[in-house]
Amino acid sequence: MSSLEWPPGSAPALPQLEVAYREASLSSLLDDPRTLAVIGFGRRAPARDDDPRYFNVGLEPLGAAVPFEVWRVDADALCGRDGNIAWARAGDLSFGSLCVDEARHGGITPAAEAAYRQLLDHLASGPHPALLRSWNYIDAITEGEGDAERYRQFCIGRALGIGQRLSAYPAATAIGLRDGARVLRLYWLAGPQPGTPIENPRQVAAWRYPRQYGPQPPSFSRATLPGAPSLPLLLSGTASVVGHASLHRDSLADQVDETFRNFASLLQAARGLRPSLAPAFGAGSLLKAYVRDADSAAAVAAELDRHLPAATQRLLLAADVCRAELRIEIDGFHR
Ligand code: 3EB
Repeated sequence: MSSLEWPPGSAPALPQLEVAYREASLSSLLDDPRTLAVIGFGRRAPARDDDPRYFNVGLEPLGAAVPFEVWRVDADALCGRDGNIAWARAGDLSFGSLCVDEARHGGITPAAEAAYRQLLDHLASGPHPALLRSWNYIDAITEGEGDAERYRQFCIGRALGIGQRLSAYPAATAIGLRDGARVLRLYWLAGPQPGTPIENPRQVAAWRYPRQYGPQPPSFSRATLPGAPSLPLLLSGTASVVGHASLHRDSLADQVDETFRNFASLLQAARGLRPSLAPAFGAGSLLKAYVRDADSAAAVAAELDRHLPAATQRLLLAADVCRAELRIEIDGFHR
């Protein structure tokens, strides 16, 4: 029992999730039974581990530090493997990860379909059928012209794999790897009940994007507000998109400013449903910035310093955003 319960004697109904970037040894993080997941980044982190709670997304951190992203919960984690899926659960939360080789399925579309079918089959067979949030990492995401573009083809497969199985789209990130491996890399957070999808009044819902962005609009909402009040708001990948259009293609600084205007609007929308969420990013927020041009890392770091208090943890990763004109995309957690 926690000594920090408040009011006294009221155990929280659902476990709290604490997410942090930490520079520590992988084994020390996995030794903690209350570690639900450890995300590693790039070649300077272990590629894999026998422990199903570890997943390396394959994106390189920008800078000298190579932290892990650590998800801690207030119950001991149980973990295992289900086919290709590595899973862990504790209390009312589940983590899982999955790699799908595109060639084995005949391309990115059938691979994405298979990935989402497997993911949802796996969740349906356990105590946490509701997908709250997914992270999707895709090699060469903008390769291919027009509707043949790999991101658009991914969106088709994802939608086929989801079918009619979700009552609402979860928050998501879809970002480009550059390893040439042609392996879809996914991880997710799930729970017993779906969260509430939050849309951004400044942006057209992604699942309503017009035809010009591809035959299948992307299946995600701008954020998920989990039902458990102790869980943070789950923020989708957010970029300089207003309405459905990309803005400021020539200016990184303007793209960052627009992205933070989108976040301000999204937080306001979420606070309409949960006023206890902080009105601005702070100590209860953690953000990950996906930066297209590694040479702009210092400029991005300075922009983030302008927009964020020191208490907001952040990590910069080198990655391709799914629209070629977008120089940066940011996702995260917020409470
Ligand atoms: C955008 O606003 C940027 O396909 O899952 C952001 C977050 C984006 C998630 C996805 C795509 C996805 O449209 C792209």
